[in-house]
Amino acid sequence: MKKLSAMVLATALATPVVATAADSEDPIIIPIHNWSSQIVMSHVVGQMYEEMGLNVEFVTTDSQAVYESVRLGDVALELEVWEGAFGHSFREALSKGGLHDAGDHDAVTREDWWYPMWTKDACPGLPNWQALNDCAEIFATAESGGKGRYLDGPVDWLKHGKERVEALGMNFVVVNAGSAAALWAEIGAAEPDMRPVVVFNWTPNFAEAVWPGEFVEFPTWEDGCDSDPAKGPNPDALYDCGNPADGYLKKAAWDGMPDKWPSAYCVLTKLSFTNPQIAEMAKFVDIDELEPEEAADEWLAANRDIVDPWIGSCT
Ligand code: TMO
Repeated sequence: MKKLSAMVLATALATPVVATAADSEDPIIIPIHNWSSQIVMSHVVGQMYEEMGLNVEFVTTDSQAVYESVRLGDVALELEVWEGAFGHSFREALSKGGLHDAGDHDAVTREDWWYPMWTKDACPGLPNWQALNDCAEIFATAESGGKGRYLDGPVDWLKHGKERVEALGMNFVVVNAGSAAALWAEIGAAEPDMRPVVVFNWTPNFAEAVWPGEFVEFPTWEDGCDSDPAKGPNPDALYDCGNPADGYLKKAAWDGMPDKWPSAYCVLTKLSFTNPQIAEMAKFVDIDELEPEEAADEWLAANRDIVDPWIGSCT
């Protein structure tokens, strides 16, 4: 009863009134990266912690090096561990110790080469990767020397596009986008003329609501394709597979978090976002052009029925 009224008050006043005496007053440091859903989700969870009376700080960090930061306790947690992009760094940090798996979101993820549907008119064998390769010249630009151009994600997502092109003998040049926004600009620029284009993309994301499209089907991911040359069709190369088509989205925590911030850790283990919820977080920023903090405010205001039980069961 006492718990419940405190929770209702917190909701009504949006002021930190829920006592969490056992939690440290040190700020919970939450890392943010360079794609919108992760930034908004981090603010959503940060605002939940503030409602619980906890102190929060955000730091912008490299999305691979962050696993070392969580392991060392320099940041407390990571809210979006995408299997395709970060599985390798996450597993490496796990094996060194200091961080642990804090559970899965109720989401299925995929990150890979992707095209807007109009591209298929010019290359009907898609989504097969060999068909894509046979169409390479329709993706050529003034700078690509007659080869197809593939716009990969920013360098720190380590998508290994160049290695994949080499491993599979593809007639493509790989260019890294400077930011996620550069990917959307590339698709947007191709749209008026329905020009064929192939870029890195992922799901859940806002893009699927704007541009119907498909992922290229590469040789199916096998565990070890990024560490054992024998895996995948090329016996001498790594990265000769697509990314997992039904990847996980995990949360990770510093091993010291449960002792230092037990309520916050409890909420971390309870919370779980779905594909549509994650896509909506990205949409608030990438389509509606809200600042991430405002996007988090809006998302929280519209979803109290989802988040209040997580907070209520941990305070
Ligand atoms: C890591 N990302 C979701 C942008 O592929």
